[in-house]
Amino acid sequence: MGNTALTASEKILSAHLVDGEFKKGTEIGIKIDQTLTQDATGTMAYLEFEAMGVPRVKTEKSVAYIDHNTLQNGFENADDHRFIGSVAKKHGISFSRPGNGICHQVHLERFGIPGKTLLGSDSHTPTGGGIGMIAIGAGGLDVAVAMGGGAYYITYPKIVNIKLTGKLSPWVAAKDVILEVLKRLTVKGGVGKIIEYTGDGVKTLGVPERATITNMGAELGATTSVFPSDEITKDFLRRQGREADWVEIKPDENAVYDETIEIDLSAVAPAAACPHSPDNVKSCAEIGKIKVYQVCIGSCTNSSLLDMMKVAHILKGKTVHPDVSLSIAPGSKQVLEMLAKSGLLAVMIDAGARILESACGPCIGMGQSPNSGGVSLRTFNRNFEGRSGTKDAKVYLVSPETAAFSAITGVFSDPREIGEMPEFNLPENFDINDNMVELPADADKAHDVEILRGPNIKPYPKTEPLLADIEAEVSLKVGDNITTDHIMPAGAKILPLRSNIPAISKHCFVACDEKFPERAEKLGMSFIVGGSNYGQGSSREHAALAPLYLGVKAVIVKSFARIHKANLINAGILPLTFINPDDYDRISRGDKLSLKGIRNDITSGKSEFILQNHTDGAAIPVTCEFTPRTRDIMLAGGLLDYTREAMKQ
Ligand code: MIC
Ligand code: SF4
Repeated sequence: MGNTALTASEKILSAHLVDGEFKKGTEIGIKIDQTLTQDATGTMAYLEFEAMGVPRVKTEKSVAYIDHNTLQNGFENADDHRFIGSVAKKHGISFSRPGNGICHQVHLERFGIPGKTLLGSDSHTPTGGGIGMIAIGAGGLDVAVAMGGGAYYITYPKIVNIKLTGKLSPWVAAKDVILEVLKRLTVKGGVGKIIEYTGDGVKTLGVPERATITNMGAELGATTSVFPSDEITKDFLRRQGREADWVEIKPDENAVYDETIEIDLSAVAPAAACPHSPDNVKSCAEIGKIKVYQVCIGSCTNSSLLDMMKVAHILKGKTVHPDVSLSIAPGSKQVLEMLAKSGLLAVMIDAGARILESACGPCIGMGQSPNSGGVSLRTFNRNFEGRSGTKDAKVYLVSPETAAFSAITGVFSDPREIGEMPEFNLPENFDINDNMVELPADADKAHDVEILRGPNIKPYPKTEPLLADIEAEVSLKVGDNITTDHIMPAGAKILPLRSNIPAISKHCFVACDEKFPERAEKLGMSFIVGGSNYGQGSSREHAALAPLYLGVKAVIVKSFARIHKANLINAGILPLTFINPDDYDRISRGDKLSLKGIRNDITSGKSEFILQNHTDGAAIPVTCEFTPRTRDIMLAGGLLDYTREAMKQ
């Protein structure tokens, strides 16, 4: 990059560049220092890791967390936990046991290191950007490859500078800041971009607040979000007994950004993302005092000790409104233990809060589904339709302050009405006890570790090299902003099937069309057609693996969300984009389409193809830009086959 001044993100990326050149829009490979997995994506990621045949992870630190599938209403989740624990022990991975907390919260507290790269099989991995990491969410297979020492590939992103000035007013929260960003940029505004926070306002935000903002940057579709690593970061790490991990990361003075957005923190007001999208943001005044039936506090966005201290203060001496059910899930064992020791847990219990274990819980539909049509205020990051487990529930995403205050009043309430706000300070020293993190076996003992495989664990679906021609029917046509929760729903009933692709495939797209799985399977081979921002949300590769199992060969849309597009390529499914978005209207479900000579075209380096619609005779131009690497992955039939081939050479 010559002598040019660098942004904070560019400094970390350039220190990790192992393939490609620093040129916007081109593909670069970066070395991954740390990985994390959670249990809902982890079982598949470790099956993939095993299939690669690498005996021990090559990263500096890899951690396997159990935090999503903690409701054990059958043997499946417990079996998966044991499987992950045994794989971790054998292959050099630390194992964060159920009860230790939500992966992103625990990783921030105990393992994240400024200036390092982190790849996680969960879309909220960018939480680590709160301490100056380049932390990226990806599909399980990409994480498996990174554990095996392979680079992670991204399109060199645009870097957006969000310049913060001023200071938040009392009772206005970091959550309100990211809601403001979502309002301005929308759920697709961050695609292909890294969001970097700069300006004097940064100094007014502590690490937990920064992490709330980088966490929910995932909802912008951004590659990641990053704060500088400064004295505040150092102070947080000191309180966590990890001052030695600190390094300073800041942009050079004349760093050049692709775009700059200014936000005056003192002008930010409490807000909420209204049903059913994180960017449907309205102010308290616009929403009005609507009746609330449920309040859920927790999730990787807002479950830090600082958040819980504020919640306890608001609940102190009060009783939860008779019409409201309030649940609180502190983000980690450290947070829960410190709440217990300080007496704040008793304050919450006394007010009538239903205390849940330190896990994802209601955020992923693992319990606490709201009443029919009920208004639920949640401090989480996603409010997609049906994600809570109640299809017609109305979920609003809010700050812990707004949530706790509304739980008392029974109506949606502006927390600024609480009155004077005391100063909330982090404890001088966090309680440190990593007794729920099991370290892996020493390399020379690894062969003695037995892998514990339950009957629900089924192998990776069958793949095949890209066909010479694809001729098939359209099995499904969907609209804009389809989420991975539409494609592959989660919730307490379906999540236990994450390690059983044939079984979970029966739930694929049922939220949009109940008959889809049966139809696609019967067709044997088919196309899916979609609108813009297709596949937003979660990193779950199951949203590609289930279509793969059902015979989907290509997905043709107006535009893709980043992680899902990568997951489709990894699964050997062609991700095609309409060159003229209006051509979307020229295809219907049931139409017969063909991509003649597609294998030859891709092999010869073409990026534009003709999709023939045999039903109405239209010739529709579609595109997919391949790099030499993604082209070879596609031709091989997916990343697993490609990696196996590469390892043979
Ligand atoms: C989510 O918030 O949607 C999840 C559940 O954490 C997912 C991962 C998954 O589907 O397992 C994510 O964000 O990537
Ligand atoms: Fe867990 Fe929810 Fe965070 Fe996903 S968004 S990691 S389900 S807490």
